[in-house]
Amino acid sequence: MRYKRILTVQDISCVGQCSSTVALPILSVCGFETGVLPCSLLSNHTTGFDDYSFKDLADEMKEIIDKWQSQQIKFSAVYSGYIGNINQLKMLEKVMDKCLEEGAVRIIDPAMADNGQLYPGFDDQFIEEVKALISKADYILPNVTEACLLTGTEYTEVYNQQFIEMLLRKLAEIGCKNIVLTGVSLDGHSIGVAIYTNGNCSFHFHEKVSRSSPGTGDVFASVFTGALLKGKNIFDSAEIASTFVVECLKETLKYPDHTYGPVFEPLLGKLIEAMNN
Ligand code: PXL
Repeated sequence: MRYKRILTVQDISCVGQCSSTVALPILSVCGFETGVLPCSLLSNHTTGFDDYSFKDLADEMKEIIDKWQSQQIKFSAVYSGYIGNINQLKMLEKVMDKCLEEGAVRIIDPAMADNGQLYPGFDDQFIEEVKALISKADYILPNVTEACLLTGTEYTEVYNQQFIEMLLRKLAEIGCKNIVLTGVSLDGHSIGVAIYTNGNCSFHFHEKVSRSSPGTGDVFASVFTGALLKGKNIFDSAEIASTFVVECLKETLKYPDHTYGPVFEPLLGKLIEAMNN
């Protein structure tokens, strides 16, 4: 049996419980060696703080990939999250081309927007490049805002099941094989995911917690990736990830001053149990 080595490609936000500081602990407790290809180094994430520093690591990404290539270092899966600019996207494409084992799983969270708004620093050209990238993924995990941007659909806060199914089919037309659309709410009380696989759409809802924060999508994507690589199917992986996110948001509610990220650390023990069920 081979010990799986996963690669996560996203920024390091030094404070803020998102991206690499979420993916690393979660994928580790899922039982995988996790390599990182950091794209940018930020003092903290770009939403929910007054200011941030940003160091672009695209050149360093190239150096790292070249060294991995010359030493034949390869990964069984790649999971990418927040990518800071087009040069970094090109490096993500390069690492996917050069450093993945045959049959490696490609999971892409096009983390670039939320609540109807692009995160600071992104523009239409960036969206076009992300569109090209997601067509090469096995799984994509957009939220509703990102799905609208990627499909050229006007964002709306209120929508129905047909609207969500239309988004999924438009994403599938771009070339996405398996889609987990997050943050779907058809009423005020429940929230969940819409799943597109094998040409069919399905939904999984759970209770809506009156709290959200940047980084919640990264917790979902990391748990989903861990579960999928443990051999669970798309539906079970999405359910485990949704359940964990709900528990994290409830935990976060206990700390009213903790506004910038999801409190997930005290729940990692529970995650190990869920993974092994
Ligand atoms: O996926 C959330 C995230 C990750 N990384 C950075 C961010 C955000 C959300 O604001 O700013 C740098």
